[in-house]
Amino acid sequence: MKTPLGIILTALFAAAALPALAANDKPQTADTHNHGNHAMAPATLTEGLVKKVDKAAGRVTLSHGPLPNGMPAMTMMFRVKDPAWLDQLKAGDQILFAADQVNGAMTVVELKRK
Ligand SMILES: [Cu+2]
Repeated sequence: MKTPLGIILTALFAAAALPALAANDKPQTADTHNHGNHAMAPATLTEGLVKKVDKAAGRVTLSHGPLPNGMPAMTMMFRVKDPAWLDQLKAGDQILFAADQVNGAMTVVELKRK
C-alpha cells in the first residue's frame, strides 16, 4: 500500500503546485507590492523609525538610514504621498520606505511596516 499512496500524494502535491507557479509567472512591475517573496527584496527601501506623526501638517518625522540619493542617516521630517498613511503610523513604528523629491520636499512615496 505504501507505493500507491506515495504516488497519489505526489500527484496531489504536483497538482497543488501548478496554480502557485502560474501565479508567479505574472509580470511584476515596480509598483507590484511584494507579499513575502524574498527574491524581490526591497533593495531601494530604507529603514526608518517613526519619531513623530503630525497629521495636521501631513508630515512624519523619521530617523532614517542612508538613502539611495546619498543622504546620510539622520532624523528629519518627510511629507507623505498618501496622507492616509499617517493614520496607520505612530511613534516607535519601524518601517521600510522610499523617499523622493516631490514639489521640492522630501516625500515618502512608498511605505511598508516592518
Ligand atoms: Cu534625511
